[in-house]
Amino acid sequence: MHSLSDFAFARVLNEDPVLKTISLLGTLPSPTDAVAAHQPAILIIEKTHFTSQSSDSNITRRISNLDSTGSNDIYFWWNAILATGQLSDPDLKMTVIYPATDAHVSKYSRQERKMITETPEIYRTLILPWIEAQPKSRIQWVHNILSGLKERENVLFRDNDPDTGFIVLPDSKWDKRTMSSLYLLAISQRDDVRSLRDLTTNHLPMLKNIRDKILAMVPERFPGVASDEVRLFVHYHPSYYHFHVHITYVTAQVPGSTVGQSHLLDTIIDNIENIDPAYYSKASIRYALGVNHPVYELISGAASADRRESL
Ligand code: M7G
Repeated sequence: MHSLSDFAFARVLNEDPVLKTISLLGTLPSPTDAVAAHQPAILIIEKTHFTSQSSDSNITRRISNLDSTGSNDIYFWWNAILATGQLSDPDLKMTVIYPATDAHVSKYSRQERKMITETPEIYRTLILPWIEAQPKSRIQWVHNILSGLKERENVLFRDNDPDTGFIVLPDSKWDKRTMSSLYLLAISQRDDVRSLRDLTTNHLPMLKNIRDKILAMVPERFPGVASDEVRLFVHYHPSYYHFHVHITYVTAQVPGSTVGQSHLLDTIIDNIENIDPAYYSKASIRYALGVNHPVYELISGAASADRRESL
């Protein structure tokens, strides 16, 4: 991996005062290229949570350079600096995506969001061909996990059944220690389910297996988290078209998730089992999407072509 000093900053893609994150676009030199060509890189920096571990180690001892910014009656405000800490209680969590594609740059860029409706016909004629045209390399990281090549040491649960099996491991968003933001990922062993849209009664055994085993496993692995504090959901659209389920603590924030994007696993099972086996290939799905997202471009492009034709 590169050193951070190799990162040549280009611009800020986004920042979030609530999540305390900033996403930067820059370049890093290519490690294999003799002429040291630079390739795009995204650096995401997040301030970590103050855990109970922070207060055990007495965080107040690390605060220096107190600068009073005001007071009123019994209320006092300061700015301050955190002095050097220890890696066992880090102040920052960082992610580097390298080489970053245009899709990554778009995903991490601040953008306007709009509500759109995806009908089954739009899905079949516009979205499915786009999903099918995606390079396999986009989900290389998923195959690396399933084959045991990467993140093997992080795997919390493995069910190797080719039809109903899955692997559970910490989501890369999680700091792996703050229970109130617990975030795990269950990745299906099968590779024929690209998204929610592909789910039918054939997949009910897999969906129920994922639900039942996770609700039993999480409280065992994470004492203090009860099964009714575990939230299981699927994103539509996901960023990666290989079926996976998000597992979070019930109140955990889901960074980057947009309105209408999360579908509870229990509701998915109920819709297929009790409403219609082909529910997800018949449904019109409404969601908010960033205007840089290719799906937004596909749907809004088709809508404006329709308007031109009807003039
Ligand atoms: P998604 O619904 O396809 O996309 O979820 P989203 O990012 O828009 O939510 C994919 C999930 O996989 C996200 O929660 C990511 O944080 C997580 N994730 C992505 N990558 C590249 C990795 C990885 O390499 N390892 C792990 N453990 N999780 C990842």
